[in-house]
Amino acid sequence: MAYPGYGGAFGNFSGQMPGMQMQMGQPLPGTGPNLLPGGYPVYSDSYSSAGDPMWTYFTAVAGQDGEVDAEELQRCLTQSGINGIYSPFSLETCRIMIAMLDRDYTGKMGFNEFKELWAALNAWKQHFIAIDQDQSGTVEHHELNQAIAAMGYRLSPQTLTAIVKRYSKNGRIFFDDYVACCVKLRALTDFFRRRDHLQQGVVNFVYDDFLQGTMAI
Ligand SMILES: [Ca+2]
Ligand SMILES: [Ca+2]
Repeated sequence: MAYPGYGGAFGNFSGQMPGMQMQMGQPLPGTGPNLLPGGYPVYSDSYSSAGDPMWTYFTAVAGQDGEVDAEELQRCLTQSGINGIYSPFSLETCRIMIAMLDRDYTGKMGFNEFKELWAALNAWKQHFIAIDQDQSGTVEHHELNQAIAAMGYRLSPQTLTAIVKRYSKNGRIFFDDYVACCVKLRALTDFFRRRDHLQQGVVNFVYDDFLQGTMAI
């Protein structure tokens, strides 16, 4: 079986992975950067940070290099208690979120990226609380089923069960795993849809393209 591109040149790789340019949530009014007509936020290092209440917090989290990496983000989210339990926020989820919102491809969060991430996280948290109908602090199988359907995805029961198995602990999905699950579902769906030109739910992948799209998310 031939894999066109397998073992071939990787020189075309631009650092821009498919599926990573979507937004996790709309920036909250007043907290996000200005939008250009094209819908792309303006990210400028000359943005005046002075007087921004978030700046002090950011610099404390970021440390010497002035950027927040996955470990720093994990520490700050764990300390914030956003997960609702006294356990570390998943490092993997931190990596996924950084990959998604790292506009300038430094692999870390600058101040504006960090602010966007923070706004998106708050939006996800509200979402999570709304989905957790029995207020157990976690999302269970039937709650995820309803949430995913409400988001417009059409998954088979088998696929849903596989997702719950992958992202839950004893059938309970905690906030960090929920974020990772939703971000990945959306990124992979976007990746697929962009190639599904006839919108038939069927795509032919080139091997290397498939790996870029799935391994990078
Ligand atoms: Ca960055
Ligand atoms: Ca629940």
